[in-house]
Amino acid sequence: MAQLPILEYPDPRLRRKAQPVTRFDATLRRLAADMLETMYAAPGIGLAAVQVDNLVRMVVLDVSEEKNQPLVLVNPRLTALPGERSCYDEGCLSVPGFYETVERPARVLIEAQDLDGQPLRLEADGLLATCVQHEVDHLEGKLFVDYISSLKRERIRKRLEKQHRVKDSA
Ligand code: QAP
Ligand code: CO
Repeated sequence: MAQLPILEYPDPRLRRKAQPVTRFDATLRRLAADMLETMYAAPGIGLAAVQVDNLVRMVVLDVSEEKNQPLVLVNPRLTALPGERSCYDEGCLSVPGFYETVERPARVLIEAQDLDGQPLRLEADGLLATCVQHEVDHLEGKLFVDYISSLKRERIRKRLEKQHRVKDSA
């Protein structure tokens, strides 16, 4: 297994759209394992393949307290369930050091495939519902900063660009 480099906002590669997975092979399994290792090391609760510069429709998550419930979703599709919306302070491994409140549907139906291509269907609420919506957004090139004010987004962009310049000149 290996940890993978994570693209950071405002890297334009985070804006590309991921393509459906058609081959459930060893390469896909290795990517899932490496993504989980990368997520746990961060530490994070979710990571999309686009964030590690791989344009496949796959996300990994683990919102458990013990960090022992990895979830791998291939070709995920979400349907918002009617009812409340909920607010969470969201962060992102591609936007390190910044958290902002985002409102989303509180409950979603997740339809996806597992690493064997078998269909998977579950209803999510709480942090899992928020996190899976955040991760599936990445597959469409969307980031949580797209939901906040342009003033806040620009401030985050400038600060991260500055950090990247400092890192590059070190
Ligand atoms: C998405 O994000 C998420 O800024 C997953 O310095 C997060 O795992 C959805 C992280 C919160 C809903 C609520 C962020 C690690 C991890 C940072 C993450 C950082 C180090 C973010
Ligand atoms: Co993210």
